[in-house]
Amino acid sequence: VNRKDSKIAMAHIYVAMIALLLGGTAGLLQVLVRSGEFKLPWGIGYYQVLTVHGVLLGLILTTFFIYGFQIAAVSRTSGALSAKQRLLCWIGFWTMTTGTAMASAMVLLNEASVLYTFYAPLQAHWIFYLGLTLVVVGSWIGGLGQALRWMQWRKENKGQTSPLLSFMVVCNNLMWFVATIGVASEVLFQLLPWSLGLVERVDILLSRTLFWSFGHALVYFWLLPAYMIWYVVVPKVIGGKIFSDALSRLSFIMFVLFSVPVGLHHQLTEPGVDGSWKFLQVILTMMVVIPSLLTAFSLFATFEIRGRALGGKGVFGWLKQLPWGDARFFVPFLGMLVFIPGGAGGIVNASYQMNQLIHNTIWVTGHFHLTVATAVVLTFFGACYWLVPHLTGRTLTKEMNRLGIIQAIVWVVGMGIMSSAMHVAGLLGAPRRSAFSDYGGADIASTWVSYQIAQAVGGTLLFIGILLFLYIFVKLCWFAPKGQEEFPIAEVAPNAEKTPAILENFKLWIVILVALVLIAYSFPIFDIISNAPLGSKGYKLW
Ligand code: HAS
Repeated sequence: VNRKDSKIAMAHIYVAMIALLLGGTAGLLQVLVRSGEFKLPWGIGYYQVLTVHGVLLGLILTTFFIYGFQIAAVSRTSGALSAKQRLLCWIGFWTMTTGTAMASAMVLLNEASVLYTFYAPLQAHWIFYLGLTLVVVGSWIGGLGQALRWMQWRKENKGQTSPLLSFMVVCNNLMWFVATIGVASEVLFQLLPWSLGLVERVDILLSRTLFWSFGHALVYFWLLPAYMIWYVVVPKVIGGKIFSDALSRLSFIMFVLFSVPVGLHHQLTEPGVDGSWKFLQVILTMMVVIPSLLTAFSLFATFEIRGRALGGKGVFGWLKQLPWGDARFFVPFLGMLVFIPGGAGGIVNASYQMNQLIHNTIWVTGHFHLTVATAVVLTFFGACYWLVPHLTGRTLTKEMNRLGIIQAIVWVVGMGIMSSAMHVAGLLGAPRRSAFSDYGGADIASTWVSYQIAQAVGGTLLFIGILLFLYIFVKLCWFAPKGQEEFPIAEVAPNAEKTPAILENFKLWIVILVALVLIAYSFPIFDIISNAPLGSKGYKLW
């Protein structure tokens, strides 16, 4: 990666790591409070801490790390950014960082305890909403800088298939851009005027619907960079090849098409939306499962082919041949393994009837700690072990490699305990997003207590995991021996089929994407607006 591009990438990653430390500390406080054995000091509120945790880890750590990684990925595979593209990435970075500082300050001052989902009726200070708007606008600017580099490559190499990793970055940014239109409308036309006192009321159902039109695509914005690493980097680390370029691109295009028009599966219990629209979006949700199944198939194939090439025999003998001692493989591999139950839980959530059982219980929290907080985060940790030294001109030592492996084991054990306890307590009816309570001595609440204590044990292990990871990170940034660490990019298997040009035809995919979003959302939103009681200033806004 070009040195100037490395600097921008690292600037993003530093902010992500500060968010990890602060957000992780808030996570530790969370589980301790929920165990019933700990009270927050100095009048700090439960929802204040929960908002710090969700915003810093769910929105800031992810977005900043992803942009750092993506800038490095584009520079590595399409070539160094031009001065204009680099400037866009810096403007994007500073806009996002200013927005983050504004939003975080309001949360820390207890002026924005509205959780990371921040839809109405919870209301925050207008500075919080403005801060988040800056984060989104900054991400558009930085994302444009990355996409322009890919477009330049296409111009310079007419008729050729573009580098896979850059193509994947463009897919993720396109999906992000379309998804953020919903939340940007919610903030600009509802939340900001409402928090400034310009309107008296807002339509809560509309606010939630606009949020979730973004909220589910958000989870794929987190996931796709992990998939980039699984598809393109991990095969090289194990000495193998990418199973199929065409299949990898197809799965990313499917994410572009199906990530946005599925948000209603977060609102299956919402009374104001007609069941037929929910049903349509449940079908589209099942469509978005398919690219993950394609990914699982492709990864198994890569691993098996490599394992057998190294002499592995029998049904599972090839597994033994994989480089288990290499943190660059082992850590993301654990993420993949955990994604199997995480994804299965997602399918349960999306199944209309089963959702009635788990919605708003702590099962959901268990689900997303397996998906984003393990599959995705462990992959990001694993990536740091080659990316950070690559960008800072240092090397991963044997000692750091071993610590990376130990860190991942601590993480999986901690998460195993915490997330299993969350899933079981959720099935017993324990609500999410609530501080400890015995619910007036209700019998059922007493059955949750042991699981809440288990969550505190798991959560404490996770906090130790964060400290361990940050220790390795600091070493890799400033103290590891100087040298050159590889940014691994695998080649495509020689016998893979040719990539059809249609997969790079973004004009076609954008048309289909817009059509799907219109079909899935225009009627429900029209219904919501036309059924809203008339007469208040807030409703007239729309
Ligand atoms: Fe989800 C709620 C449905 C995936 C995150 N989800 C959430 C929330 C978050 C979240 C944060 O339908 C809470 C939001 C809130 O605060 O309210 N989710 C799904 C479905 C999927 C899914 C169908 N979720 C994710 C991912 C996330 C994430 C990914 C973050 C990164 N989710 C839901 C629903 C809700 C929900 C409902 C709302 C619930 C409610 O009522 O509130 C699917 O995309 C999952 C598909 C995944 C798979 C797994 C494929 C496995 C792979 C690994 C292969 C392993 C290998 C290892 C190769 C089918 C790719 C090799 C092994 C060897 C042994 C060799």
